[in-house]
Amino acid sequence: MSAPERAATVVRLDARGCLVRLDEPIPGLAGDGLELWCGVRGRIHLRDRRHQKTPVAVGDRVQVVHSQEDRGAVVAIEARRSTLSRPAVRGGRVEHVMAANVDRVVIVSALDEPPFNPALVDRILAVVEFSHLEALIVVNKADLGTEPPPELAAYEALGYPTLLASALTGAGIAELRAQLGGRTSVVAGHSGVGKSSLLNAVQAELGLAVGGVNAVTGRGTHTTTAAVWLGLEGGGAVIDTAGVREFGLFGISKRELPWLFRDVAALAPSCRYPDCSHTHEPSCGVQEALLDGRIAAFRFESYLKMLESLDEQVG
Ligand SMILES: Nc1nc2c(ncn2[C@@H]2O[C@H](COP(=O)(O)OP(=O)(O)OP(=O)(O)O)[C@@H](O)[C@H]2O)c(=O)[nH]1
Ligand SMILES: [Mg+2]
Ligand SMILES: [Zn+2]
Repeated sequence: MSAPERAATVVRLDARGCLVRLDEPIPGLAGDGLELWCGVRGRIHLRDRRHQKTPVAVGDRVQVVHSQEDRGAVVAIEARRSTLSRPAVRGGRVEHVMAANVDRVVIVSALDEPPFNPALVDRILAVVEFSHLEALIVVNKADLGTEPPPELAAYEALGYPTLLASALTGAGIAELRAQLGGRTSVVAGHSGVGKSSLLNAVQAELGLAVGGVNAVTGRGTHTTTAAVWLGLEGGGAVIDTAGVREFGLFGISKRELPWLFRDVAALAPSCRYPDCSHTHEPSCGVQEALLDGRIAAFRFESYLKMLESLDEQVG
């Protein structure tokens, strides 16, 4: 008789294979009876995942069979309802699915150490729009300053919720906990901004490793090395991820980019040309709005930088 298939969620991928969390415990299994280290059966590799870095991603819903002790095998992967992806290598065509089946991306930055970086927030926001996800913009380390970054008002005006927090003092943590409840989120941002620290503050039992910030460069030290799916008390889940140096754009074309900036997209109907890139065309509604401040200059700068980076991309 073959072993029964069991539903599970992929919670971690590393050299040992793929760690899954079962929906229902297996009696006699170590710990809480819910975790198995799995290999992935060959036939899954052969399906349409050749252009993906790994056949399964953290957050994937899978069917597994238990073999012995804490080992098993992934035998099927359910269709993903959403993904947060970037290129596996800069400008490349292989997709790195950072998180699957998420509702929302929590974009984490810091007020300082490292300094607040709206360009990265805008990059991730564009990917969030492309992926039809929700966004929450969190600025951590509020204890290191007195004023929130001025850009936050612009994000709020665009309809993106923002939250000023401090994992150190606990400011904003109750609200973050409430925001994370009942849904699946993925945190993303530079190394050292305090993504893991915030999640530990939300739920101490998570016990995530926390690193330092280089005193000279102000950069993080890449403490979290791989994404991990974490269940939350009272429902919901969150995927902690490794800090990114830059957030590459996977599958986004230059033509699509303007539509991924809410403010630019809203002004596009007033441009003379329907395919206006808003960079040099006459009678451009976006350029006019820039002149009288109806669109924030930092947002347009981010748009231009991203457009340029798409020029450099392979293919
Ligand atoms: N002052 C201050 N420091 C903080 C705060 N939150 C985190 N830190 C510090 O920032 C450093 C980095 O924190 P981590 O939680 O490891 O950052 P991360 O974003 O998970 O970094 P990676 O895993 O490398 O991507 C640690 O030294 C933390 O103690 C905060 O609210 N205020
Ligand atoms: Mg971390
Ligand atoms: Zn235009």
